[in-house]
Amino acid sequence: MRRGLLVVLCAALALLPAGCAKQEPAEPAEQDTLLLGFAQLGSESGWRIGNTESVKRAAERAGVQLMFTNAQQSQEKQIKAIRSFIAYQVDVIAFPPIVEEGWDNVLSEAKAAGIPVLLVDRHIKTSDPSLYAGFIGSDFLEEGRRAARFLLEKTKDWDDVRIVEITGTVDSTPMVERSRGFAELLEGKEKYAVLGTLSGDFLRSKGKECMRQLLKYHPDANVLYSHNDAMTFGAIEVMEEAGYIPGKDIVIITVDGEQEAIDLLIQGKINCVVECTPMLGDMVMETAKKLKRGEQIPKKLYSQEKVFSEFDEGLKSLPPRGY
Ligand code: GYE
Repeated sequence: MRRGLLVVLCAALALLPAGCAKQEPAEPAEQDTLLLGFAQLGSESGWRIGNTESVKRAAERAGVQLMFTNAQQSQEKQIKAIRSFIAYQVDVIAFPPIVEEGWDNVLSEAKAAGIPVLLVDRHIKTSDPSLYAGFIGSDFLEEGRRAARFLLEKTKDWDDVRIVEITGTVDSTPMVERSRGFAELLEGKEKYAVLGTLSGDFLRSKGKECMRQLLKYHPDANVLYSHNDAMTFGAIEVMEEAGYIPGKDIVIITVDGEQEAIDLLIQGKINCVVECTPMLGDMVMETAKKLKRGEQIPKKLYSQEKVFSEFDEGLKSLPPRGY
């Protein structure tokens, strides 16, 4: 379509009087502007909204021309967006794959068109790693382990740790790895039992539904491990409605680190926040520029993240989270 536009422009120029057509093109250095297609997966959480803002702001700062789409939680729409970027002949395609499977066809099309692909935030499963140039995001396995480390410390004197878990979108990288990392550290430790696990799709509303079900079948649960803040906020509402004191009757560990989660941690309603930063925009722009220049990039680039918990001092003086 981009080339199509050029053809239309040339045709229009051909119709102009000769004197006019000889003028230099108004926009030189067209080759220097990077055209980036970013196929966002949706707007399910404060994290995702923060991620979208980060990408848009970073593109502006870096002088990158951004084509941005939002797939509203549909893999099909994400694939369609990627196909439109290929048709448009963007320089680089970046996207957070909503789930891990099912990308080989569309990414082979990008490869055939010579467009490098950057995975942002989530991974894919593929037998051909040459289908993407690199990954930028978090180490979700480590996030799961961090959640478990807090729990081990918090419950070291307890007899019985009865956990319920609300997971993210089934078969998405953060869901798979946050579960795995958490389970890994509790394995073989008898007093720890995960009584029930339900997927809340990273949505506040579904977090509520899940917590309702979990409390119905496991009213004696004393720990909630929730894969993101949005679901945690929903779960807390349900706990309070049912007469539980969040943070006391039920220890709460959440992932992301939205401002609202930090505020609830300070209030004592959440016990531990495992940070996962959505501020990936600058790294995406830098890496995309390298790709356009044909430079090598690392296959995996992880962001630096922390844990905030009730054991920390100085929570009140943390700088605003920005998401
Ligand atoms: O934790 C959640 C979002 O993929 C890391 O997706 C991301 C997750 C994040 O909806 O809030």
